[in-house]
Amino acid sequence: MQRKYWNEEIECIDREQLQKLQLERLKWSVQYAYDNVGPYRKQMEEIGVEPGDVKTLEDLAKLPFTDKTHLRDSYPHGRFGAPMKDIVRIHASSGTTGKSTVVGYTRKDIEVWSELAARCFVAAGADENDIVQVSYGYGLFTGGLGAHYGAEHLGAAVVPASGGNTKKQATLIKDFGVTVLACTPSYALHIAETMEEMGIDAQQLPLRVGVFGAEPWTVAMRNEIDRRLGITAHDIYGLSEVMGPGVAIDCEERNGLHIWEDHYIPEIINPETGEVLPYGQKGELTFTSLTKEGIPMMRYRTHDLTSLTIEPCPCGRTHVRMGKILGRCDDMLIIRGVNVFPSQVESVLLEIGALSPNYHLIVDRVGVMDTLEVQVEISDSMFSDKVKRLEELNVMIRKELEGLLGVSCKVTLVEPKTLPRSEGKIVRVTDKRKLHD
Ligand code: DLL
Repeated sequence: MQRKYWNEEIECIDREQLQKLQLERLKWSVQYAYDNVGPYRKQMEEIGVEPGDVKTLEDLAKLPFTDKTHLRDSYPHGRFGAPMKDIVRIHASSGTTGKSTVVGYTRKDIEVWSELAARCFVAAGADENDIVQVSYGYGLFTGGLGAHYGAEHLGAAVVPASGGNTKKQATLIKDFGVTVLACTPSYALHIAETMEEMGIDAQQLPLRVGVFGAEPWTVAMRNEIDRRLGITAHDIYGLSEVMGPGVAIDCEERNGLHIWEDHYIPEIINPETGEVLPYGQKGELTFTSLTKEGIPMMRYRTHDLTSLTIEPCPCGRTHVRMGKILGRCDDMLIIRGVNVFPSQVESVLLEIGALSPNYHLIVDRVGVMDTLEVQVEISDSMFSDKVKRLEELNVMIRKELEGLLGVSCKVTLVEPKTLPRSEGKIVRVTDKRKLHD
């Protein structure tokens, strides 16, 4: 019989008990960071708080935030809480600007990470009978090794494919009888497309589960991937500063991602003021680690936008759920004063059939006016259509987009398979305004 939970006792723990555990661990974690991370101690001293001030879970709000700049300022190891003799792994994320952020793990951190990633695979419907192909990049990026250790801890057979060489990925899936694919959603789509080109019928293969994350994607995109690969795709979330993949995942309900609260406390804050927002409200997600030793993280600002709910989930897990990530505060485009997320464009495009889920946004400034161009790939079937039909399609897309976004835009239909594909995290936006600044 299919395993339902990896660790039922903790995944379905009564919330009151969970909070008791969290408070105990929070006290430990704050004291640990204060004692072992000099720059964090300084931050606490500056605002006059001490570890002893944390008496309830609400007292978390008294603590200072940590941001990427703090990590960059103490590059590379200044925020490590454990001595190098106890660090067994280092990862780094490059980000788009400046120095990379570097994170370290003790042996215990790796064990926790493996446990949480294994919980995620099981929540997605995998177990020890599965063959899991990990097509996230292996290396400094946490995706490959994080998913690898989780799947191996679960007892599944891992195919460590890493990213790239997409034809080979497709062949491995077919020849090895892979049942679970783990990669970014944009790469899953690229693999699906490559399989179609190679004449491999994904519907006939044993492949049945996707564990996709590391970039924002919409429900419409999930449905498209489900259909093309004949699988049930799950959304796995994580970030290197907090751990890597496996901080949260959606269960069989696919209605929000359970965050493993026995190891992390999430908060939603107003990104402008830092004020903590109640359940249900959208804002910036922060995390406080409760057990981490390598690099403890206090109220880390992810810049990811979502909301939280503790409405009971029919799956039986009691851990809080976060909504799909809407985007990052820093990915939000402000076009003529209007906030635009690439994910909004994605959902509109995917609702209109006849389009491939490949698109790219180009933002520019002409004089003082911001301009938005949406490049959309048409599907093979539309390509041979009459010019008039394509013109009609163009007008229709533009109207739909303008209606939803509230800004005018230009739509450019491009030939099938001409926009760049990704083997990892896809870049959906070119903002040329930055060049003029
Ligand atoms: O992307 C870790 C990861 C690997 C997660 C594999 C899931 C699967 P970083 O490279 O540090 O770590 O990037 C973290 O990626 O703050 C989000 O903006 C974004 N992100 C990660 N997962 C999701 C997701 C990994 N499921 C940043 N949905 C995060 C939307 C995601 N965005």
